[in-house]
Amino acid sequence: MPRINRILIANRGEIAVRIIRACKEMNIETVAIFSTADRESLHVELADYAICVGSGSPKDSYLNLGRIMSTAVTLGVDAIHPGYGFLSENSRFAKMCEECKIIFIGPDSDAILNMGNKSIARALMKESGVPVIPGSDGLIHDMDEAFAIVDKIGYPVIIKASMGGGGKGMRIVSTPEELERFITQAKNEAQNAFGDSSIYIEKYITESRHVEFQILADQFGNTVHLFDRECSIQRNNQKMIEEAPSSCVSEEMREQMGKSAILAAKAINYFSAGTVEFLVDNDNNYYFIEMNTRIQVEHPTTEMVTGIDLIKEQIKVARGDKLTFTQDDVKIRGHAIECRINAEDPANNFAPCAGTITKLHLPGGNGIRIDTHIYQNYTIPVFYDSMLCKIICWGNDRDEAIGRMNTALNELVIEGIKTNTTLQKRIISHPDFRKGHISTSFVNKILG
Ligand code: MV4
Repeated sequence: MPRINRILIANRGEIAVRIIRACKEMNIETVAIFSTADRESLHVELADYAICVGSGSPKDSYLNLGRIMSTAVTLGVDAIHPGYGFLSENSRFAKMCEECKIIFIGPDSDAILNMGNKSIARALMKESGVPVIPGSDGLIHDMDEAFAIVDKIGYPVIIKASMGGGGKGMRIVSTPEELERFITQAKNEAQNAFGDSSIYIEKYITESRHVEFQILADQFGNTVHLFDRECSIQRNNQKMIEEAPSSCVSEEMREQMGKSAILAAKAINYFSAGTVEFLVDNDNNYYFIEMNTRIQVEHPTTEMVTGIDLIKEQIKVARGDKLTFTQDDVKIRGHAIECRINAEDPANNFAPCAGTITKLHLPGGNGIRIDTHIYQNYTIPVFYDSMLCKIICWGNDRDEAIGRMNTALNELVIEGIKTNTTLQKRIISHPDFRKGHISTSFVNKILG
């Protein structure tokens, strides 16, 4: 079994801090990389070593495979943790690690490649017996094919880019007049955004909930799920609030969806942490939509209800350890909710905004966890994601978790920059949210 004594964290912000903390617990040395815009960032301070790899622009630093790999080789690291975003689902990066004999803390590059192509992922799931949404068998090559599919499944339909994912490059089509035009637009957009114009079509599920299952698997075929997360509270396809477990999944559904999630992972011999995303319709049918081959922003909600440290488990699996627990050992206790606090200006349609935090007070108390990289007098760089911190509240039940979140949001003080805290408070205290009456259109409804 390869020892892992030193890990390079190919990321920044709160997830880099989170990974460094897990490494410290495991007595693993840490190498941070940073851009010239991140000299004062917390992850640089906390790591054992810190190497500047380029300027603030991500392509010159956090996305610069050559500089990251040369830093990893020069520092003699045993492994690289990619976090989420940046290179975390870049199969070429994972391959380069394999070729440089540096452990990529995640799945193998083939799993990333296959799940990165949403059309291939869909086909693999379908043949493995995982429920998928009615739609095209593979790609749409011409308009005749498109019209034939839509005649079969009926409007509305959604056009999706194979290399899209996360809602990018999607078009919802409600009439035949729109179909040809939207297919052309979707293909052009996909070609420009992803360098690949391939698209596929699915029946559009109008009122849906976004429920995902956390998977953890070792390199010996032992695969467990760590239950579900509800991610329906989104704005512009950006998740705002996530919770574990989902309040819309019954016990029998949870059992069924968990089996499907494990089937999905085994279909591609998956190992490491991963997430199987489902859509649940109003008749409680669930369908596979995507599999994410990385640790996700919302992983702390699962950690809080299962007591399992997902980052430490990823590192153990990467060094060849077997899972030390079976599916029967994994139990959910209580309920956890996460609110993402972003540097966004509500008065300017929540556009990301930068600036210096002149005053900061982070909430605390029983069941309250804050994952963040910010500190008082920290200046937010303009180059990166606007997320400042995640407030995660655990309670014995959903009501207690909501109550604690409300208290935490009211206690939070961030001055000097604008944030989305007020909107988060509105959602958390909304009667429909408290009753669990939510869907992916919830935020748009309350924003009006
Ligand atoms: C869908 C859908 C409804 N019907 N597919 C795709 C990316 C994933 N993260 C969310 N996606 C969706 N796929 C079908 N056939 C609804 C979503 C969806 C969504 C889509 C657009 C904007 C925001 C969304 C939030 C949650 C789910």
